[in-house]
Amino acid sequence: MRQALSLADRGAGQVAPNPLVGAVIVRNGTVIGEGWHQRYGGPHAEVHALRMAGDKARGATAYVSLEPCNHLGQTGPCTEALVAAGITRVVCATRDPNPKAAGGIERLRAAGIEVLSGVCEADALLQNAPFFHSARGALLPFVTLKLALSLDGAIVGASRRRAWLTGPEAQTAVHALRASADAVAVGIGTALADNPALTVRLAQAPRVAPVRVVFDRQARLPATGTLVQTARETPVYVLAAPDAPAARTDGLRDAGVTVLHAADLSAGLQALGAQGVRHLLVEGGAQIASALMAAGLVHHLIIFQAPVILGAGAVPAFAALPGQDADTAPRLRVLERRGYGADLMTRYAVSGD
Ligand code: AOF
Ligand code: ZN
Repeated sequence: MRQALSLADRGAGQVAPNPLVGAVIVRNGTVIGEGWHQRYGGPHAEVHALRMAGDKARGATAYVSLEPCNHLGQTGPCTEALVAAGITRVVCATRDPNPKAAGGIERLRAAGIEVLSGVCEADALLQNAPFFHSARGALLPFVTLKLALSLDGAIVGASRRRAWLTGPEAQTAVHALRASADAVAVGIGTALADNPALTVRLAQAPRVAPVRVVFDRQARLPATGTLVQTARETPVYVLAAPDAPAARTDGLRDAGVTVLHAADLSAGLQALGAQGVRHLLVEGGAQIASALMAAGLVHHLIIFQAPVILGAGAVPAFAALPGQDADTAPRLRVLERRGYGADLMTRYAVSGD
């Protein structure tokens, strides 16, 4: 199953809004087939793995990171493909929450196939967290908040002069995160200070480039900046307050920016959800990070911790949140931890929904 999960990852950026799925076919302890869902609308993982296994699939076990689908979508039902190939045992990581595709386990059992579900389930749920979130009917996107911080938890030093905290390996990892999101967002403070492009450049180009989003209540995003200048190539959404100056919102619209009006963050996220954004990656800065955390709108928090101490006067990432004591502050659950060069990446679960 671990192999199936790692094969599934190869579809990253290419299969959304479908989930990442991997499959491994094993007979007499030998892997005879491997596959993954490679692109949206293309064959499912099981189909690729069965193709590789060929006639040897008869009597074999299939490990799949998601319950095999039981529907005729853009591709045939995987249940029927598994039955037709003579698979006698199916092990899956978790149920498919998509009501159209579900029921695969029952269908396989009815065909006399032994089915075991729930193997490596936590890993499978983590791998497709935004998919499971939207499949549960959530209207707001799944929000991943990513921040690069110093060892003392700061975003920038006392001088406020912006400089890279993390190294090139972490930058590459961030671009991979962007590639698997539907939208990449920053607050207007960061947009003004950094003039970011928010595009995917250091990872394989995703099937659909993520849209760029700026939390910008007063529509201050400058017409001369990179985002507005490239808005006709890759969409830019500005989330503005209902009373944002019309002269500015009109100017942005004329430049090809989509202006969405929302009274608060939750309404802003709902507006993004209505535009088809299921997974939103927020890259800071401190103000939007704190505001989203305070509103309980963050699902995963990813911290890239750089081996740098910024010391006196540095700006802490969450200074805008209410003060807490260590013994009573809620503790975040660690979901994943990895080194990227000299930096340490930790993914935390913030909201359980
Ligand atoms: C599987 N194996 O590899 C994947 C599954 O439109 P379709 O035909 O591509 O179906 C998409 C749905 O199928 C998707 O929403 C999810 O429920 C399931 N994905 N199922 O058996 C796979 N990718
Ligand atoms: Zn399928």
